[in-house]
Amino acid sequence: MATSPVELPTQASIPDDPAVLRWMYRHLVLIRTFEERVVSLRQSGVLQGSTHLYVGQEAVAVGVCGRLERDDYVASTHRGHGHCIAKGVDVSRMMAELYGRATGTNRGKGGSMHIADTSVGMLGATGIVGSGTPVALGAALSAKLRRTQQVAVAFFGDGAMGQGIVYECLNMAAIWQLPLIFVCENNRYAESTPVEYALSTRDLATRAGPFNVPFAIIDGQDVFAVYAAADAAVERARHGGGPTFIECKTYRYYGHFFGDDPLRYRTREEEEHYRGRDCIRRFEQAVAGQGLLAQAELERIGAEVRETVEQAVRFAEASPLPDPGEVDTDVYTPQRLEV
Ligand SMILES: Cc1ncc(C[n+]2csc(CCOP(=O)(O)OP(=O)(O)O)c2C)c(N)n1
Ligand SMILES: [Mg+2]
Repeated sequence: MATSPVELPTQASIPDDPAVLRWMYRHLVLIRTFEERVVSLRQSGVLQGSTHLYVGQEAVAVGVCGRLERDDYVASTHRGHGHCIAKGVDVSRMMAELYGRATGTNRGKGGSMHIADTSVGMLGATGIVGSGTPVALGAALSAKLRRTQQVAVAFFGDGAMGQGIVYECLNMAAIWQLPLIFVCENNRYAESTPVEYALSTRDLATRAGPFNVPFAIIDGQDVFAVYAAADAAVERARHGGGPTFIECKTYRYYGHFFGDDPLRYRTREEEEHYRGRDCIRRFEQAVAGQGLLAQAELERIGAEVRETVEQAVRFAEASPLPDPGEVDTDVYTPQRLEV
C-alpha cells in the first residue's frame, strides 16, 4: 500500500525558460491585482454578492495551472478567482460576471462563486464544499474513456477533507487509475475552524495513502515547488499512471469572505508569519537573485497587469445588465431526462 509519500519533487527548482517565468509572474500578479481591485470595488459599494478572496494562495493556482494545457480540466471551489485566472479565463468577462452584466462568463447570473468557462477547461466554481471533486473526477473518467490524454485537477480546501465525497473520489480515481490530480489547499482554516480542531491528521495528504493514491506535501507559498510537484503529477496522469494527491500548505490573507474579520479566530503574529513568506515577493527575490528576469521587466509586467485590470473594470461598467426576459435561459437543463 502507498502509505508513504511518493517521490515528487518537493524542493523549489526554478524553471530556466524565461517565457515560463514571465507567465508565472504575470499570473501571480494578475490574480492579486484583480482581487485587490475587487476589494476596493466592494468597499465602495459598487460590487455586491458573496466574495471569497484568494490573495495569499496565488502560487497554488499558478504552479498547478502552469503545467496544464488549455483543454485540460479544472474544477474549482468557492474561492475560485485564482483558479479561473491561472487557467486562462478572460478577466474582463470575470469582472463583468462580478458586476452581474450580460457579458460575464455566466451572463451575469452566476457571480463570484459560479464562474465557469469550458472553452478553457474551467468547469466551474461552486458554493458546495467538496463538490468540485466529483466533477473533476467525471472529466478525468471522460478523458480516459475517450483516450484524449487530457488531465483533470480538483482544487479543494482543508475543509473539504471533512466531506465523504472526496474519499469516494480518491477510491474511484485509484481503482480506475484516472488522470486526476487532487490539489488540497490547506490554508489552515475552514471558515473560522482551525484544521487542528476539525481534523485528526496534521498532514492531510497522508489520507490519500490508504487509497493507494501517491501523495506529496508541498510549500504552497512557493510557486516553484508547486510547479515541480504538478509537473510530476501531470506527467503521471497523462501517461496512464493514475491519480496523485498534492497538499499545498498555504494561507489566505483576508477573512473567509469579504467582510469577515479573521482576527476573531487567528492572531496578527500568525498573519505576519505567512505574509513574510509571500509568494510574489519570494518569486521576485528568487529571479532577481539568479539574474533570470530583470527588475525593469517585472515592473513592466506589473504595469501591464494593472492596465488589464482597469480595462476589465471599464469593460464591466460599459456592459449591459442581462435582459429580464432571459431570466430562465441557461438556468435549467434544456432536455428532460428520460428515466
Ligand atoms: C457542504 C457544505 N458545507 C458547509 C458549507 C459552508 N462553508 C462554506 S465555505 C466553508 C469552509 C471551507 O473551508 P475550506 O474547504 O478549507 O476552503 P477555504 O474557505 O479555506 O478556501 C464552509 C464550511 C458549504 N458551503 N458547503
Ligand atoms: Mg481552508
